[in-house]
Amino acid sequence: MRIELIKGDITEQWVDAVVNAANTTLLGGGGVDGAIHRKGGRRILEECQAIRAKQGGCKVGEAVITTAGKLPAKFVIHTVGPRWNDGKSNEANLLKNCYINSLDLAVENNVDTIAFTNISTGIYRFPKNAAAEIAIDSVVNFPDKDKINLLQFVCFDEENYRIYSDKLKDLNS
Ligand code: AR6
Repeated sequence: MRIELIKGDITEQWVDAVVNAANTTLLGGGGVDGAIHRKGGRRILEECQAIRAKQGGCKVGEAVITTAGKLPAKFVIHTVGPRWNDGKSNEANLLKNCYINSLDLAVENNVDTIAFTNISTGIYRFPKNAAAEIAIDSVVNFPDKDKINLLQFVCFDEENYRIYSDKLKDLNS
C-alpha cells in the first residue's frame, strides 16, 4: 500500500472510496460531512436513511458504506469519530477503530484506492497531533494493507497538513 499526502478537498479525489467524518445519525452535518452530502447529492442521504432504518445509524468507531452519488469516487465510507472529551474516555481507541473498520469495509468491497479525511479533528476537537499519530499507526499496521493499492491522507487545513508531512517524513526515513 502506497501512502500519499494531499492538501485539499476530499470531495474532489478520484479514488474508489472517500472516508467521511459523519455522526451517529448518518443524516449529514457540517464540516466534511456537509461538503460530501452537498456535492454528492441525495442518493447518499437516501442510502444513509436506508441503513438507519435497518440498523439505527452508526456507532462511534464503526463504519458503513454507501454510493458516492455525484462525487468522482465510487463509494463513501461513513465513520463516526469520537468527540474529544478529556482524553480519558477511550477516545484514542475509538479513533483507531474508525480507521480499522473503514479499511475492513474497503477491503470487503474490493476498494483499491481510498482517501481519508482527518477524522474527529474539526468539530469534534480531537487534538490534531495525537489524531495523526493514531491514523498513521492504524493504517501502517493494518493487517490487510496489501489488499489496498493507494491510501491518501487528505488534509484540508494547513495545520493537519504540516503535522502529517512531518510524521510521514519520519516514517519514510
Ligand atoms: N475535505 C477534506 N477534509 C475536510 C473538508 C473537506 N472538504 N472539510 C473539512 N475537512 P469535521 P469531525 C477537515 O469537523 O471533527 C460534522 O458536523 C477538517 O479540516 O468535518 O469528525 C459531522 O456531522 C478536519 O480536519 O469532522 C459530525 O457531527 C476534518 O475534516 C461532526 O462534524 C474533520 O473535521 C464530526 O466532527
